[in-house]
Amino acid sequence: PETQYLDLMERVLTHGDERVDRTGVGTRSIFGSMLRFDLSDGTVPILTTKKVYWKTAVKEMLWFLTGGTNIQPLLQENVRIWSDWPLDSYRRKTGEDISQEAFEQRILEDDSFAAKWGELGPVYGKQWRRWMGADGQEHDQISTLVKTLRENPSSRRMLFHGWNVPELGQMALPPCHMVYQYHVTSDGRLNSLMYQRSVDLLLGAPFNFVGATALQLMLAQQAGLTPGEFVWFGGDTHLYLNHIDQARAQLARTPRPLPKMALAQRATSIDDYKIEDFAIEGYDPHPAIKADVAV
Ligand code: THF
Repeated sequence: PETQYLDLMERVLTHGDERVDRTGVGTRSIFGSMLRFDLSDGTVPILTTKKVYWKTAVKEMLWFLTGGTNIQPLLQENVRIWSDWPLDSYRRKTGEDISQEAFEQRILEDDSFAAKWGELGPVYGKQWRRWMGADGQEHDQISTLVKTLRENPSSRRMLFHGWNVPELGQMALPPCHMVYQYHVTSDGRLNSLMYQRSVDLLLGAPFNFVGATALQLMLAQQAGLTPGEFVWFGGDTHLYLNHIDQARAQLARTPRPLPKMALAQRATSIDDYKIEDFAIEGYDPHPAIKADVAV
């Protein structure tokens, strides 16, 4: 369970190749990693060796599912993890030295400001729900997935993808967790696999595990299945150089039993889940570990 993650962190810390990255912060990096979590006993990989703000991660996943690409609805839910990118772009383009708080306040209060400055481009939500085909049609990969899970669960084509090559240049950030694939066993368990090309192991990965497994629970419920395994693949798996002390602190802690996550009620469709539907039981983490996100 959680020790897999800690072992991976230890490996990156001791064997990672030290290099300069896009953000200029620098990383220690290894290439290629895998983790497997069994959700069939109700547990989910919400790490216990630090407090993970799991509701924030679930809200982010629900926002992806709406097809949205603007940070305004996230801020309305008090989710601030995507603010850095639009803020950085606003500062560069206007030269204005605005604080994150003031910027977020304007996004919340002024819809036309939000439309102009809160947009991330055709990121996750757009590609998942409205991938624009060469045929001029929009393709809803999530609806297709739910339909296939119900009607043809032995399919080997149950996946959705975020890496829309011609649109990468318009995205604030190309997708990190870019492909999700599903597999249904003969006894009705839903397995999922997520491939993440770039892994911020300290800050990002714990959120991404929560988002992916929350989605797995929703999909299982919609298709009348029970959650099985969650398999996670990382490409460039790294620790930012300003996260090294935090990683050491986390490695010094002893993991506790993983919590259980359940859906309190059956939503009518994949579009009808709310944060209140997610119930967590037995989450007793070590304290939060503060770290800055590299932009
Ligand atoms: N860029 C980088 N450098 N790392 C990432 O993890 C990342 N993401 C998203 C897009 N670009 C990325 C943004 N996801 C936090 C968590 C996830 C993020 C961004 C930031 C974060 O700061 N978490 C803190 C505080 C959480 C809170 O206050 O709610 C934490 O302690 O977990 C990977 O998808």
